[in-house]
Amino acid sequence: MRFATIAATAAIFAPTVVSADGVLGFALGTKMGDGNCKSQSDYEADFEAISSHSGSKLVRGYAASDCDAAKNILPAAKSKGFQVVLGIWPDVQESFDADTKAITEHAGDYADQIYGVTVGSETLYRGNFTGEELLSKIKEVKGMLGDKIKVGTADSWNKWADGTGDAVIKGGVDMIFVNAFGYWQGQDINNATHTYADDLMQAFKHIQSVAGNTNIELWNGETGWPTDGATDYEDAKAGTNNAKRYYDEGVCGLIGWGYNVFSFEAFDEPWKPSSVGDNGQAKDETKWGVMKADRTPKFELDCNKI
Ligand SMILES: *[C@@H]1O[C@H](CO)[C@@H](O)[C@H](O)[C@H]1NC(C)=O
Ligand SMILES: CC(=O)N[C@H]1CO[C@H](CO)[C@@H](O)[C@@H]1O
Repeated sequence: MRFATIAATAAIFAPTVVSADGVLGFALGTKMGDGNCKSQSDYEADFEAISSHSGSKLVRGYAASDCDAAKNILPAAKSKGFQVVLGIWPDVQESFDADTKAITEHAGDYADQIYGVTVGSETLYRGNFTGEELLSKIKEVKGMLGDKIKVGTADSWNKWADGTGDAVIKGGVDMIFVNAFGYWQGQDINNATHTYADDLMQAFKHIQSVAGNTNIELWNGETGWPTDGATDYEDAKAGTNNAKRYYDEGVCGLIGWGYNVFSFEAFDEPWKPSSVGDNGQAKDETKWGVMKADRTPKFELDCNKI
């Protein structure tokens, strides 16, 4: 199934296909299922589950000071051989300052564990920053961290494809994370991987044409599908069977074609309050984990076994 789907979209992929597999990582929260902050040993148990079930040794976070994330996750990463993308939440000055402080405080001791740093998650999509404003935050962080740590940002595919992020692309960013979800496009599962791949390629193509010869590392920063008990979104039906299919065809499909993908997300987050989605309906964000909060997988996570 995976290969049939990919073959059908081969024309989209063709321009940038590389032979080696891409890298798989997982988005990881800072809280346990009960809402308490994770300790170093909690992260160690997270890492054991992620690597034993998927083979991945890479995670990304969103706000390095939240629940003392940088302080607790970096020693855990060192003991389990993981790397971490640390996040800075730049939307408000207070979190920007706290997150940059958390990173600069711990980066020196754990340089090998830091894969890179993202400044902002979907700030362009939320309309919180213009491209220029986001670029100035990124530059500020690059100034603090020096040349050794890769700095980037994550945003929705359409904000890259439509030019909103052009200033960032031209401004000397090291990594760009493109978020794309067949689910949030309201797609039936039968067309969801097609939409996901198509959206991602539109963003990558635009970024590459604006960047010219500049070498920006590209990632799918988030994708996933909610499992049994979550809410539907238009034609996108939540459910574990659909989530498994999306993981097999979408996540592992893209990895097989040489793209780097962060699966959203490693574990369910039952503590999360429900919020209101783009369609004005309640949106449940507690059941997006590929594993339950108790760290048992919901389906096969090793792309080599799918
Ligand atoms: C399937 O996905 C493609 C790519 O996003 C889109 O152009 C097409 O309209 C979708 N088909 C349906 C039936 O929604
Ligand atoms: C620059 C900017 O517009 N910042 C705003 C981003 O959003 C937060 C609320 O989430 C505002 O408080 C900031 O002022």
